Amino acid sequence: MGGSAATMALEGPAYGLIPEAALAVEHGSIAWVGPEAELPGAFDTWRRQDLEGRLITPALIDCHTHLVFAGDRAREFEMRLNGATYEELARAGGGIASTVAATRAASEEELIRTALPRLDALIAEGVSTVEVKSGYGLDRETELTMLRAARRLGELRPVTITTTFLGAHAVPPEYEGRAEAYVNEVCLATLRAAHAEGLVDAVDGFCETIAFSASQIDLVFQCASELGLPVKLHAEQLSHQGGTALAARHRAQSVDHLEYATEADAIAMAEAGSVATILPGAYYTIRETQAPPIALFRKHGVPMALATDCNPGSSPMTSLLMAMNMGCTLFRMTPEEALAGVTSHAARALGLRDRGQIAPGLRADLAVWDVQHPAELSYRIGFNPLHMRIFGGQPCCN
Ligand code: DI6
Ligand code: FE
Repeated sequence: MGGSAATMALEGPAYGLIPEAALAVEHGSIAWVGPEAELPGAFDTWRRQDLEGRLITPALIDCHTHLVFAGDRAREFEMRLNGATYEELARAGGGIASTVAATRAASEEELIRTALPRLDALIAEGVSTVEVKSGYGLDRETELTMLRAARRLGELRPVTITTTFLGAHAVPPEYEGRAEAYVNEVCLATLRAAHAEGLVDAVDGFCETIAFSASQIDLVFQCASELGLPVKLHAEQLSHQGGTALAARHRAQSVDHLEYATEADAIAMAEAGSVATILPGAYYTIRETQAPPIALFRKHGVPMALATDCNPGSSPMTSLLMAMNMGCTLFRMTPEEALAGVTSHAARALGLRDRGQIAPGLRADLAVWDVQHPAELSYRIGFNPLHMRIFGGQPCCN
């Protein structure tokens, strides 16, 4: 193959790196990977492609996005620069509520049309799996429309889209001050309807003073459990509300943000097998100063994923390479942790066992980079060294 492979295998050298690697792909899956010198003779007659010294990695996975929404919040960005805080903007009816109004007014086609450029930006950086959340509808019809739009994105582009129901993202204006009534009267019924239509791969919520309490999220998680759906949670982003402990009790796939998480939270996550999804784009955008407790996650063996959290308010970011750089520079993650965070650990955060590493039997979702060493992917700022992306064994151009 004439290049090196960062397989992200858990055991062995850093990055699971194989310096002079060969890789065999058949029927969309990886058939063999190892040192080129050990390539079995059976592959001698196979069509070959020389990577000319490049690096091959698993294709990247963005495991936390709000990619589907209408409008933008550039004006809010400007207000924040004039001194308003994120919480003040949310309380003043800006924030999530303004995106909800724009999203309710948009058609499914419009949501797809505006999401595609964001998806294309991710794809251009070697991303082949993207999680997309609802949560800007907050009524039955719009939540379903958002999830249908998300599913359609996966038909329009060569990527896997996983959908997450985030009905408990914010309290809509018509339920102001009545969060629990919103959960009971709208959110749970919408979740059941979305699930009946096959639109839900996982269930999420936002546990925060400006959103839902842990006991309100518990109602949503109980419904998810009845339906047999996995859960994840936005927790301890702006303050400590106990969402992580709740999510761990429900064996969450992931707990996300976590700036205010404690050591007890890290231990609970380790015991539950939950991934910590680190979202430096939101930390950076809202100018948070408390960093998530990376050292505690490391100490207790909590796997860390990294994602863009692409959303119009707190993280208008469509670069997973930038998220890797921020994870390293802002949070002192290592470049190896950053790459695992957008490959193997991101797959785990989505409950996907068929991708995220280069190993026999896994999907041949791969990225080929014009770099010598995997640390370069985290090191450079605003530079995209992608040479080629491969989705299910097929080289893709966009
Ligand atoms: N936490 C966030 O950072 C985003 N959602 C959430 O639960 C913010 C979404 C927005 O401001 O539109
Ligand atoms: Fe988010």
